[in-house]
Amino acid sequence: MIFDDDMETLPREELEVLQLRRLKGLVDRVYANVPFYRKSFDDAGIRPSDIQSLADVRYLPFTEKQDLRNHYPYGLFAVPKDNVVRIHASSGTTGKATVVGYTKRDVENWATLMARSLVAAGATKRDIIHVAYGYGLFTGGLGAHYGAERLGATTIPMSGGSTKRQVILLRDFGATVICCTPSYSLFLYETALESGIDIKELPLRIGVFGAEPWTEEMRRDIETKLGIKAIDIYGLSEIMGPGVGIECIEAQAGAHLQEDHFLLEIIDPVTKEPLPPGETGELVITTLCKEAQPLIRYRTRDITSLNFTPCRCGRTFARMHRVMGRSDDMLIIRGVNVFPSQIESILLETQGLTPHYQLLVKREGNLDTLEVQVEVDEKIFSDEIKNLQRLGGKIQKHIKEFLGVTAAVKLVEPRSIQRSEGKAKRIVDMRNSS
Ligand code: DLL
Repeated sequence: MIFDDDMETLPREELEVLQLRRLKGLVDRVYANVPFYRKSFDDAGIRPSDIQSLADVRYLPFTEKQDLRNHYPYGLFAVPKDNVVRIHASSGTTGKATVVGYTKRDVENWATLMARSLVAAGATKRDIIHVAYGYGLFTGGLGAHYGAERLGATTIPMSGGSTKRQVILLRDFGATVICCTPSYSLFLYETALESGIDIKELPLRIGVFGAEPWTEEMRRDIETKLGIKAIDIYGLSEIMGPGVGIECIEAQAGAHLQEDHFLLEIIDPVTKEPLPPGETGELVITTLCKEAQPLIRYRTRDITSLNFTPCRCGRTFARMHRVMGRSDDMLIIRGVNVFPSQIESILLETQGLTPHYQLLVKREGNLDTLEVQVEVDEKIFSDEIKNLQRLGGKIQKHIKEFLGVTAAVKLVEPRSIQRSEGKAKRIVDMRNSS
């Protein structure tokens, strides 16, 4: 099933005509209404009329998270404040929050894109959708909520937290679709088992999981444990929220990005030059339809690649490879670049380990060092010390072989790593505390 059949299957030539028309309108709008963009265009010697093809987007200046912070809270709005009906914000661990505004039409468009996403994930109006993303300034809860209602499904606004109660209501209300972070789905699974509930036995059939990086190995683990299809959903608050892209249930091979609303580029994060199709780099997004706070060439920091080959679901929108990680989260351990997701893949391929882990980054002298802490399952935990040591050594060897880094491996007891109700905290940075 496809929600917006006309749009989601548009032949690429027609899609590009539409994108160019929207891009031209966008540059006119931001030049006229956003002093920040007028200045940055002027500084780069660009006039809106210079944009004559989609490829010309590369002449436009980038927008970075810091630009949003510098114009905190409302400095990048392109419409009068009276026209803004909703504000979201992402807290960020450092510095000021990044604020995002929406007009009425922006909220409607977002609901449509989320409805499209839910349908791509395999949901229909007959589903009962349990939304366990946090409600509030975070875009996850309300984003999924409006999409589910737009689809006409029964929507349960659960939000995050109260995990025991969530499990009971998941069972009692008979949810068939759940929206939450992939790590939270595993926390729900464990909590359910403790209450004597096996999620596999419930009517739940689809999980719409995103907001944090996760791996194919994690998908397999979730699908087996919960007995559902686990679908990857991508989004970021600066651009809209969840629903910027979603995998289709037919292929489960990369998130289709909603290209009628977003113009995509992959750039080399160091040289900032656009990369050819298929290459891995940083995803850069230009919002083609946003009214309240359109962004030109927003640097997402997410590392991925785009696949333009046809998909068996019939959608023509490009597919984004699973996000490997954020360039900000890349660790450099003795000169070797590592993403937490690469470690996750290795851990989950090892028998006896659970999908609960943390990476402790410390500094010794001038060098960063890595300690991988991972929970073992009950059976292994009660095993003899020497078997545990052997397992630790095996993981260390695999990490060295596959990633080229030396990591200390600490096997910890079941349920000792703190569970998260939203985005999992995988990296513990101890560099400034030691
Ligand atoms: O996490 C929006 C969202 C909510 C997406 C619910 C999906 C589901 P932010 O808090 O602004 O917004 O964080 C955005 O999270 O730049 C990525 O680094 C990461 N991220 C989001 N989805 C995925 C995903 C929401 N499917 C940042 N895979 C993004 C990997 C993801 N990383």
